[in-house]
Amino acid sequence: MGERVRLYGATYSVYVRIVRLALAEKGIDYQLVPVDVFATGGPPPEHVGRHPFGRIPVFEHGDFALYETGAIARYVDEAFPGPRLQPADLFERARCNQLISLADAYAYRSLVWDIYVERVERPADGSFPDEERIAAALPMARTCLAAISELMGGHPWLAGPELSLADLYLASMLDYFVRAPEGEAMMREHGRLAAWWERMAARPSMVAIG
Ligand SMILES: N[C@@H](CCC(=O)N[C@@H](CS)C(=O)NCC(=O)O)C(=O)O
Repeated sequence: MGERVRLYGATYSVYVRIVRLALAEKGIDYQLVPVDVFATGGPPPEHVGRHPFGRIPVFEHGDFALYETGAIARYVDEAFPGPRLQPADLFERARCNQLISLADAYAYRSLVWDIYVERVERPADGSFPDEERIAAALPMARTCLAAISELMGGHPWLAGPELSLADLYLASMLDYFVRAPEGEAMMREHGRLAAWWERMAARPSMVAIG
């Protein structure tokens, strides 16, 4: 398994960050090849050759190429030595996969695009946030945080006693969400989740992605 590992994507991308977190937690060296999918004119044509939907990340391990973060993250966990990122326990693994689906289906758009991008990125670019879009997303964000907190229960990590891919997925999204005042306030309403977030944010893998 000594083949070169390459990741195509941008450092700002939530999904690229999830894979970078998995690679860091496993202790794998890799090359990050910059690809800006939001460049004027769309994703570079050579990237569409790698990813027919023009998204990031794309992952390569030797001659084996893969897109879709869920597949990449599970491959990284299974192909390389290091701490396992998918629980061995059936129920905890099911919980981990449930949380990953929740992140993809409900959290990404509302927490990152509707709230963080509008509240933080738009003003930083000199535009006004779309307040209606933010207000419309807040109930979904509330449901997401309540559901994650409920599923986590009394465990130190989201899917059980050990760190898993569920933590990496949601940390990548919540990291942006809490930069919006609405996100920071909402996180504070969930004591156990807020304590998890502090532990998560201090991990070297999180510090490394900035
Ligand atoms: N289902 C994809 C989602 C990846 C994704 O949406 N990536 C974003 C960046 S975080 C992207 O490439 N967006 C470009 C676009 O929407 O055109 C995965 O799991 O990898």
